[in-house]
Amino acid sequence: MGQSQSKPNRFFNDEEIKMIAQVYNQEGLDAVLPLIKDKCDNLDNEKVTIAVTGESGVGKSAFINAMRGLGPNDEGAAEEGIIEQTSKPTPYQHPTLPSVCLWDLPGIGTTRFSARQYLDKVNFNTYDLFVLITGERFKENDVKLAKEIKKMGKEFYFVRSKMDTVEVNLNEVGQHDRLEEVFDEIRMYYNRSLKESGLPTSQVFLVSSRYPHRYDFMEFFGCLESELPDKKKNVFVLSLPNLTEAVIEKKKKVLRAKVLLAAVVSGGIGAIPIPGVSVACDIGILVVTLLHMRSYLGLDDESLCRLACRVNKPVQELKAEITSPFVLNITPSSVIKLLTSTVSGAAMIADEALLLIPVIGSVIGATVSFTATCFLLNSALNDFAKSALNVLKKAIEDNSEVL
Ligand SMILES: Nc1nc2c(ncn2[C@@H]2O[C@H](COP(=O)(O)OP(=O)(O)O)[C@@H](O)[C@H]2O)c(=O)[nH]1
Ligand SMILES: [Mg+2]
Repeated sequence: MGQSQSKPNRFFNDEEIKMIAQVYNQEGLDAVLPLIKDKCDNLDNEKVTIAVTGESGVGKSAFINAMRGLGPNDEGAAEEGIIEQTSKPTPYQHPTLPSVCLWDLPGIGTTRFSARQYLDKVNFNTYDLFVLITGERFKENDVKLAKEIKKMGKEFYFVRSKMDTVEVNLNEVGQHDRLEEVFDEIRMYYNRSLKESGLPTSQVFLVSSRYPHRYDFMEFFGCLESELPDKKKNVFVLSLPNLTEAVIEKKKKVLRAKVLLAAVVSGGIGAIPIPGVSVACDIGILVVTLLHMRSYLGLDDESLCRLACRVNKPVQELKAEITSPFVLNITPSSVIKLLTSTVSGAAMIADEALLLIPVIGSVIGATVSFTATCFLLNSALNDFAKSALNVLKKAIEDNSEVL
């Protein structure tokens, strides 16, 4: 099962565990498995809805693209550099996780509304959180809006975009060594302005949508993740662009828990005998799980082509970094073939199941179908994550400016 990893994420909260225990004690395993299947099916459908607002030209569209790992010319990208004509919110779905949606809310300055009216107009209640993008200076509208959002009991985050231009300007005057100092001054300016306006001095994130791997984007992701409700965290993590090794590791952790659930469901509910293999499981569930895993780690054809285009390399060069040929050929027959070769090597992993579903973990963890499918999925996950990292390294090799 590869190297030992940290505990997987928890998908069941204490209440759900209690409920599962009750059902299990009263009605047995068969009654519990559909509950686990529901959970497994719903993991990726959990909605995460993020509102992005700010005055025209501050970089909302570019930010929405960067959050979805898209460049300005990719299909589905928000158009950058156009003057806003409307105050109507526009939704932008994530390319691989449609349940994650960023909404472009044109700046309050383009309307005649008060902050309150504006929030009503844009249906503020439908968003999990608000990102307020600011330009070089804080505007009165930003403050009014933030106060109103706070009053409504929602969270907001200030983001100062286009920080790469600050760096370019410093370079031009030969003062690159002052970069950190200038960034600190900008942070202080925002904190002071927030304080003077009576707003909490929450962190202001200094980012560049053109170079999202630089500056505060990673901290920003971490902050959003920590503030989202538990059930939304996992889907949010899976939606992050593969910008760093840390992101790939985070995704791997979420997927590890998903693997356990899929193995329980496939080995438990499916339990369809497969000719020639001494394991009964639902191959369909395994194939779907593997396909999802592949696209969340950016290894599907579409994501690879997008990345190749972005870093100006032939897609074959990126594909050559994929260590396991299985990644590029996930079909029922390739999965059965792999299952045949892994059955004998499957280790007992009851502990893993126990971590995920304490009540019935020991029962499920001891079944051959569970151990074999879990072993297969976990090995594939390790391979996929390794390939994703290789692809990332190749993409940014002598090209770190582009991603
Ligand atoms: N250098 C740089 N340019 C950016 C960045 N974000 C946006 N821009 C550019 O600034 C202009 C306005 O950005 P846009 O996203 O359209 O702003 P919006 O009106 O708030 O949606 C466009 O030409 C973008 O390409 C950034 O982080 N760095
Ligand atoms: Mg725009």
